[in-house]
Amino acid sequence: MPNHHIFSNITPNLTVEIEDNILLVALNRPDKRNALNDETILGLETIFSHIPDGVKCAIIYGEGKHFSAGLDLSELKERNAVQGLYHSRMWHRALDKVQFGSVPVVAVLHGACVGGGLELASACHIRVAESSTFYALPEGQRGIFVGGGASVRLPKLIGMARMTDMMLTGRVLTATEGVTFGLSQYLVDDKAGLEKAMELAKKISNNAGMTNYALMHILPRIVDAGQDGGLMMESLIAAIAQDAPEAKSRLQDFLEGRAKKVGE
Ligand code: 1HE
Repeated sequence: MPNHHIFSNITPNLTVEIEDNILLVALNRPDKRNALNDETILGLETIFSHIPDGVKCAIIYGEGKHFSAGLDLSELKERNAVQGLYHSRMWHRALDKVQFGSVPVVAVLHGACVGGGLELASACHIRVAESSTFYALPEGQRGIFVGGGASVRLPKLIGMARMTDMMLTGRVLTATEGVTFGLSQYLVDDKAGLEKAMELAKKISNNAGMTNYALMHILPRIVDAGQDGGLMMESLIAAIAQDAPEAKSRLQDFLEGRAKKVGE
């Protein structure tokens, strides 16, 4: 697929490119530290609702010195309760499109990954953090609560106690703490995040489609289900995945010595 600009008219706050079969989405509002206003969140919803055919994986990263300073606080002050509810639900809708879209998403983090920026990162499937990354939930200090899905997604990554601590005390986590706590899966040097994400995206792109589908759409439901329903869902998706022609040919390749061994 040629490298070209798409979705160019959605919002200047986001740039989108395709390289090989990987969609690269940049938060591009560095003057405001990639603060996420409504236009940007709606832009993400549009992009992740219309992933072009042939794209196998997406990467989200931030231009400038920070991944994202979170919610655009300048848009917050005039909302009443009803508008606040709809606003939070809009974030939920958009970030659900990121999590439950058609392709796995790798986030590349650097600098501030705070508030709504951390909520966006949490909706992605893999997080690569550069060593400049720091994490916080300033909502506690701003007198508000998270509204972009953090209370559901973050405890699954780091546990309820760590999220509670971050909000009660304003604790800022370093990139190293982030990887230890489970916020990111990879820690890399500054400026090395995008290259690492591309390497991961290429691996993801080579998986059987049904494997990626199961990881994105079935595994989270199994995790949310009770043991009994979870095990049944596992059996059903295992049965479907192994029946796909791609699975059969991959198994044949292994049995006949053509496939890579683990770790190769
Ligand atoms: C912003 C925002 C923003 C910066 N909304 N405009 N998030 C926060 O509480 C984080 C607030 N931001 C910060 O703590 C700092 O900006 C950073 C640590 C992220 C970066 O610091 P720095 O020194 O690089 O930048 P700066 O000088 O603070 O900011 C540069 C500009 O960006 C400045 O605007 P300017 O017109 O004066 O140049 C800032 O006002 C602007 N800016 N962050 C709006 N967040 C779905 S609910 C989610 C709820 C939340 O996310 S609450 C957490 C919000």
